[in-house]
Amino acid sequence: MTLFVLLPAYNEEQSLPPLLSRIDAFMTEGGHSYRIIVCNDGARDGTAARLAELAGRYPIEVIHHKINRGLGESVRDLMERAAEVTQPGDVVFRMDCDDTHDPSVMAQMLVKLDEGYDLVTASRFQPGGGQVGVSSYRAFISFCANLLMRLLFPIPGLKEYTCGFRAYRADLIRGAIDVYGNDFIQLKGLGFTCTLEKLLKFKLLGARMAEVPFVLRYDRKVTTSKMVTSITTLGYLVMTVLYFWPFGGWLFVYKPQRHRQTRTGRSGEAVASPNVAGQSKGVGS
Ligand SMILES: Nc1nc2c(ncn2[C@@H]2O[C@H](COP(=O)(O)OP(=O)(O)OP(=O)(O)O)[C@@H](O)[C@H]2O)c(=O)[nH]1
Ligand SMILES: [Mg+2]
Repeated sequence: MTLFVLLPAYNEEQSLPPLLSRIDAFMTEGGHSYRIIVCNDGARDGTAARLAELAGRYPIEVIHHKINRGLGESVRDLMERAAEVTQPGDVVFRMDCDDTHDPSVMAQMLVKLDEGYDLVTASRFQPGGGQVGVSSYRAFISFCANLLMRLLFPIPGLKEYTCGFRAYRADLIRGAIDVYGNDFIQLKGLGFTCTLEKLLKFKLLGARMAEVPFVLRYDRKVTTSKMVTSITTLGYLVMTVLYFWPFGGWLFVYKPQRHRQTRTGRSGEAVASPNVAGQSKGVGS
């Protein structure tokens, strides 16, 4: 089994070295075989040069975008690349690059995947989780956004909807791309909405989801924030309309797919979780 780490990066020259060193330490200590795939999304700082340097030390593949295409397109490219290079049983992590996500949380994520879950998200809202160094205004906005998402899109066991730190079975990603094709990430230009969109699409495909506690280490953030709150808020509104639109909304269009899954686990054994691979292409689009 190989662990893949997907990193969307925009002007993260300073954060990448400490983050990659932490990832490598976690993987080496746990005896894991791993690969990192970074999307360098049209950086204006020295991210490209820094990555070339780091590639001599760590197993890194870089997808370069000449111009900044945004988080949605970067995550789509990373996930499509993961779908190409992973084998059944592999695990895919997606983290932020600003060094606020601690790779040691991956250990608990792997335990959850072993229990039969398909997607595990790091959660500030589980006992033991939290955030350090976040302003109370930002924490309040984030809490409200997550509360709203929980009310609109209730998913049993999930409280954290907006954190980008997640673990996926590789089979789940391959299956979702087979089903949704180019619509896998539809709201590409709407800031960080893709994080929520993926969650909903995986849920509609019947993915079993769990959370593990994590502490967001905002105190380690040295690079500037790229989150444009207004665009992401607009994206959440568009998601809500798409999902609830009474005639042809996602809720209705994609619903029939939920119970059509065959079920296999990380090592291929039968478990109570879905494997969406092999479903028909383009359903609902
Ligand atoms: N590829 C790509 N990555 C981006 C872009 N904007 C942000 N990112 C990455 O997405 C991740 C999250 O961005 P952050 O700026 O940390 O946003 P956030 O975590 O929601 O909020 P803050 O930490 O408060 O800034 C980081 O790894 C960024 O480098 C982009 O336009 N393209
Ligand atoms: Mg961040």
